[in-house]
Amino acid sequence: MSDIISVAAINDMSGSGRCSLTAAMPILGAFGLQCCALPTAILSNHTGYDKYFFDDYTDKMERFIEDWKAYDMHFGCIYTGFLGSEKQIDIAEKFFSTFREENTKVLVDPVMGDDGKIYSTYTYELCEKMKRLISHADVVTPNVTEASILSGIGYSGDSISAETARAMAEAICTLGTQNVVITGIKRDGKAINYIYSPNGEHEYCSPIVPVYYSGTGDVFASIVCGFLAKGKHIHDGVEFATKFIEKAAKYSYEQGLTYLEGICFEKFIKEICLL
Ligand code: PXL
Repeated sequence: MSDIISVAAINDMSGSGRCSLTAAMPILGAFGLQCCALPTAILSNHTGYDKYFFDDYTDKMERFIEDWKAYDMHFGCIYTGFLGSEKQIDIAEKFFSTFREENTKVLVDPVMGDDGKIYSTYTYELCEKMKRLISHADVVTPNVTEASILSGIGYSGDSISAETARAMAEAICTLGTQNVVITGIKRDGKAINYIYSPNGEHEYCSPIVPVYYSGTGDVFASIVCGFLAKGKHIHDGVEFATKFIEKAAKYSYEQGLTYLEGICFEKFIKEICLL
């Protein structure tokens, strides 16, 4: 057995905008992990842009399972992100049942919406079905909008109190997971990532940057995934990801990047290589 660990990333490939697989692949690579990509859709740009094409990959996804099974592939972590149809959630579950082994971790980033709105390609039914996927997850990383959808606690902005964050995390745990990280809480001029887990709860804070960058949640989840796959402590992953994003967001702002272009993580990626 070699020491090399592979991660299966089930996510879309948006050609530009630093999100989904274009964030996951370089970040997991920097951890020294092999990122095996199972695309859920190919887009020219992410859906925040006015102009993009969306090529649904639902019909091709099961071929990846068959072909990877044929080559007896093993994964230290299975990581799901943007899923474009209800059938894709069934396929992700099939992926888990095919490849999950005793030490395989499952991270579900329930990419559904932001800023109180669900993404244009999402439906109410898809959001409901996401709750089922979460029952298989070791770790779930919703933003406040997604935590609100999953917990059934109404959305009233990203400035939620510590009590509301805890209530949301507790409700999400009743779906069957144990570790919930709610990202992008805004309180007292700070951006907060809150972790609720059997090892305790903690808020990791950073200063708020004036521009919110699309895809930041994907960078965050990819870093947490790297920690999980390498058997490191999830609290350390959330702390590192918070500091990493603070630096990358500040730099992106100084460079004048727009919301659509995402966070310039490339500038700091060597820090992941040194972990
Ligand atoms: O970053 C989340 C995300 C992922 N994938 C696609 C998206 C978005 C957010 O807009 O459009 C295709």
